[in-house]
Amino acid sequence: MKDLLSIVGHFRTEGTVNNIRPLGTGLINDTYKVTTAEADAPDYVLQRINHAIFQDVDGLQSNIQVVTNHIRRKLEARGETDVDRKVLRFLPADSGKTYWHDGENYWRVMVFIPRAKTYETVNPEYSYCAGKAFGEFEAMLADVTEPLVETIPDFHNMELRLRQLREAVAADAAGRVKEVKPYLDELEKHADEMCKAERLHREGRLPKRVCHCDTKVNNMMFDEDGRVLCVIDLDTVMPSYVFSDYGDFLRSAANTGAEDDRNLDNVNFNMDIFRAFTRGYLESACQFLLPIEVENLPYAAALFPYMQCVRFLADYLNGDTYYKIAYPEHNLVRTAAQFKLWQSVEQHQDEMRAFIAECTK
Ligand code: GN1
Ligand code: MG
Repeated sequence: MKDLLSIVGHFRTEGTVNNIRPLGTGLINDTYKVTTAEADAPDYVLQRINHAIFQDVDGLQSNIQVVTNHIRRKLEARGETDVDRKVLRFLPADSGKTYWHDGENYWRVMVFIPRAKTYETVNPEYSYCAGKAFGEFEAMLADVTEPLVETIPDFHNMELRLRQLREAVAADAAGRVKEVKPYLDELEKHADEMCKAERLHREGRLPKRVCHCDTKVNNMMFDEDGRVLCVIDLDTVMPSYVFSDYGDFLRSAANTGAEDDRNLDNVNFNMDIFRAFTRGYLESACQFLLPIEVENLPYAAALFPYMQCVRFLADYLNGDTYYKIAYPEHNLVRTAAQFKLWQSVEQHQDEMRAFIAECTK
């Protein structure tokens, strides 16, 4: 706490800090809530940026500045009130930048949004709102003119993720390849069809747009009445295919089980959540989506559990070097759960296509 307190001291906060404690369930950065004593001073969120993963911290924070400033301007222009609860605000450190480097770690501080909630699961009504909000988020960012860096290059490039899995298999660093053979075989069988987005992009038919790229359901803040306030966890905001935001939300929100459920019977794709989210998303994103993007939304719904399965499996084979784990076989359990979810999504492809056709008639 003393160290954390001195780190917060490098940022231009208001009030007196009286408590710092861990916050949230992210798998990458370390997050803390910083509480201040005075009622009129805001609370804050302190984060240690995982710079093994985000190697260009300066580029990362400048992306976030561009995006949050852009959204703030749009919200103000359309006369929104309570803007500080609708877009994140990062504090400058004594360096003048919105991060502080202590010689070893990189830290940042943002204003804590009061009376907001995050959820690990949502009902159809909230999913509809989330769909609208992510569509609006993409729409608001459609006219960003400053170039954004890819904070993790090729983050959602399926070809790269498969290459990384194959490299992990070849190296077999943790001696685990033999126990995962059935997963590897099945994933490989579908490798080509899953790389469709990259092919469409090379053919010039699928654009990259500014996307959030980590639209897990718990990266969205709701107010007391269930209205979406804002989208958080902006580290991965970068140019990508719209499939990223659409697919990753459904991967988390439409899973009837947990991302790391040990009981695979719990894991299935919830079509009610799919329908509600898709309706919301299409309502706000139809203003810019191309037919090729709309047509491939069912593919996107399958792509993300598939990709996450590949990523968890590669990390398991590498000896758990990327994701935080709670127990030794955690990444294998996650792999199995994402694999099951992917299979369940595949069973609903026709139904999804029919629903989307109906919505866009
Ligand atoms: C990571 O940081 P967090 O937990 O929101 C990961 C996502 C994965 C997700 C799986 C930078 O997100 O891509 O989908 O875990 N973020 C990064 O839960 O790799
Ligand atoms: Mg998160």
